[in-house]
This record gives sequence, C-alpha cells and structure tokens, in this order.
Amino acid sequence: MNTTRSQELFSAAQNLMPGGVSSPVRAFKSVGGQPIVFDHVKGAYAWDVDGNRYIDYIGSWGPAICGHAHPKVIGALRNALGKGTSFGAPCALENQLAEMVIDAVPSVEMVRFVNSGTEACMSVLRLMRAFTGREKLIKFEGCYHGHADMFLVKAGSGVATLGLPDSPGVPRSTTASTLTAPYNDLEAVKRLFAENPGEIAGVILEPVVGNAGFITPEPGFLEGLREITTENGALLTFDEVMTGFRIAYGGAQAKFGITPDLTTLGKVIGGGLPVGAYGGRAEIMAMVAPAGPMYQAGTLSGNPLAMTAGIHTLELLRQPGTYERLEAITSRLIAGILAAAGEVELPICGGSISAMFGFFLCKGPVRNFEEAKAADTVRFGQLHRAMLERGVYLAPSAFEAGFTSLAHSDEDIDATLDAFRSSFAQIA
Ligand code: KE4
Repeated sequence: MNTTRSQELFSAAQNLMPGGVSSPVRAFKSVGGQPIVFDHVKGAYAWDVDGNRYIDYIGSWGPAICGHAHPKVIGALRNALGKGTSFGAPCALENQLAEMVIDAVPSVEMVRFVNSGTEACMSVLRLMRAFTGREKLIKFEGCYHGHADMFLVKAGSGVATLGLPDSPGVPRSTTASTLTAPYNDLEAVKRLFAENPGEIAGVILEPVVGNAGFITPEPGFLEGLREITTENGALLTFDEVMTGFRIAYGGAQAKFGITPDLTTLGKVIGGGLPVGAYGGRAEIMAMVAPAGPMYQAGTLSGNPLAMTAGIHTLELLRQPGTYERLEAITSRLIAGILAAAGEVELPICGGSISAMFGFFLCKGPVRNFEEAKAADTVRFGQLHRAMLERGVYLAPSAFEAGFTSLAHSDEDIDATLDAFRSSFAQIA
C-alpha cells in the first residue's frame, strides 16, 4: 500500500495533537506500522487519503453497525440539519429515541442522554453511590468504562494497549474506592463483599468484554453477579456501551436473560454522532436532577442531530433478520480465522457473539485479563500490518474486539479470510 499522504498528514499531526491523534489507540503504538489517515467511509469500507480501500472491522469502534454512512441515516441527518444543529432545549427527537431505548433494553425504564460512554459511566457511578449511600465500586481487570478517574484502575482498551500502569494524574483518593476482581471470578467478588460489608455501592462490568480483547462470560458468571449484588444490597450495572444493540437489539442483557439495575449505552445509539446514555429502574433514575438531587448535565446532551442518527440506526437494526445476518457472517468469519491459523499451526483461540468477535494468538482459553496478556502481542502486530497491506483494517491492538456490520457482504468475508490465510502464512 502506498501511504505517502497518510505519512505526511500523520507526521504533521504529531506537532498539533499529542501523539498526532484524538484518541490513543488510533496511533498504532502497540502494533507498529503507519497509522492510516482516513479520507471517507461507506458501508463496510474505509478509504485512506492515498486512495487505498480497506474492509473495516472497527466501524468507528462500534457505531457503524449498519455500515458506514447508511443512506437512511445520512438522509435523515440532511433533513434534520435544516432545523439547526443544537437546541439546548427539549425536543421531540429525545422522546423518540428514549422510547426506543426503553422499549428495547429490558432493564431501562427511564434514560438520560449524555455525549459519550465515558460520561455515561461516570454518571452511572455517581448514581449508584447516590442511590445506595455507599462509596465503593467493584470493576473487573481489563474492563474499560471510559477514562473518568475512578475507572482507570487495571483498565482495558487503550490503557492496556499502551501497557500503562493506569494513569498519572489520577489521585489515589479517587481510586481508593475502586475495587477490582478478575473477570469470570465469582469467588473474588464474594470475598470483596465480605471484606467490605455494607460499603459497596455496586458492580460494573462489560457483560461481554471487548476491551481486553474478546472475552465472554462463563456460564453462571452473570447470574452469580446478579445474586451476589442483590444479596448485598448493591446495584448491578451492565456497561453496554459496546454490546448494546450489537449483541442483540436488547443488548447482552437480553441475550443472556440477566436484568441489571442500571445500564450504560453509547456508540450504536448515536449512529456515529456523539451520544451516550445511562438508564435503569425508574426508582433509581428518579434520583437524577432535576427530578432528584443527583446532579448531572450537558450542553449538547440530546442534541437533534445525534438523536436523529440514533433513531434511524435503531430503526434499521430492529428490522427482522438483522441479528441472524450479523451472527451468520461473524461466526463464519471467526471460524475461518481459527481454521486459517490452524493450517499453519499458529496458536490461536477466539470466538464471536452476534456482530462482535475477537481472537488471541495463544492456545487459550482466555477467561480473564491475566490470560489475555499472555497472548503474543508482537505477532499480533505483525499480523495487523500484514492485513493492512492486504486491505483489511483490524483494531490496532490485541486488547480490542472486532466489529462486523450489516454492510459486510459474503464476498467481503471471503476476501478477509483469504487475507488472513496469506498473512498467517507470512508471520508463522
Ligand atoms: P467513549 O467515552 O469512548 O464514548 O466510551 C467509553 C467506553 C465505555 N465503555 C465501554 C465498554 C467502551 O468500550 C468504551 C469505549 N470503547 C473504546 C474502544 N474499546 C473506544 C475507542 C477509543 O477509546 O478510541
């Protein structure tokens, strides 16, 4: 691939923005190679500023589940633009998207829109604390809930990608109340409750992990967390910023039949524009200002363009056959990846659920972050660069999940598997 223009632009960006990016994972630090500067996206594809086309398995980190720049979303945005870009006042579109989210997500009786998943997670933590009157929180190693201080403890995603010990600038006093346990380890959670009786406000987790690589809950894990939190008077929050409307229309909670007390959302519900949300039982949400005393606010929250993009994205997703299609292409993709690695005897393990997939270059199984960190990240970097050369754009980190969309065709999957076969042969 000729990436001359990407190199020029990325080099100039280094003097303008830290690391030349607006979000760390985009800098390809852990995989090496030349970060690709995008020019435009459409459907399953991205084009860089040198005119190279890539089959895109990031999809803007989740929002592009219907394919990039879907004509129905773009058309609706064009119409909405004529009415203005932001009101800072109530608008009917907020009612409409709120009703769709409430109708779809089992735990959500009321919802508050914000502007990012980080904002949703920091707000839901404040709400858990406000409702219970307790301060401590349990999160899981490798899970990522945005970059708010109290979550930057053994976090996944970019924190794991860059191998950061967490982050400077986060006061010890802020993270002292954040307890951590290994994912899939119910005994560790029980111990934390026993050691902190009456002090834990809640447990937050990714019900399917996408930020430590792709890690699924073992049978009984989510059910166990539901029981333990209920027994201890603590709240259970599913961070469905990534899994929401991707694992199923009702999210992972619908797929697994577990109803948390609170849920965070983002990505898909904004259809590519900045939206986050938190919601749950009405009696808990009643604490949120101005209905209740817990303060949270936002200038651009519920803005008409983001609501429009979210409404039309969800309308596309609720069409019959959507999740069957996503399951079919994604399970074929991961099966082909595992088989291709097996053909050259490369250690690999992985899986998929609906439109989310991932693999680790190690024997496996990978049940938690410690085991994920044992995977071969050097070889993953070689694979990432080889796949880019072959026109396939994978997440630039071994600690991220991959995303398919309704726009990925059977031919795209075939071409991707061909690229995997030759890339595995190259790096084996
Ligand atoms: P944002 O603030 O980035 O919108 O959402 C934070 C967040 C919260 N919870 C989960 C489960 C998430 O996956 C995320 C964000 N995900 C990363 C990708 N792993 C966003 C990409 C990035 O940081 O550039």
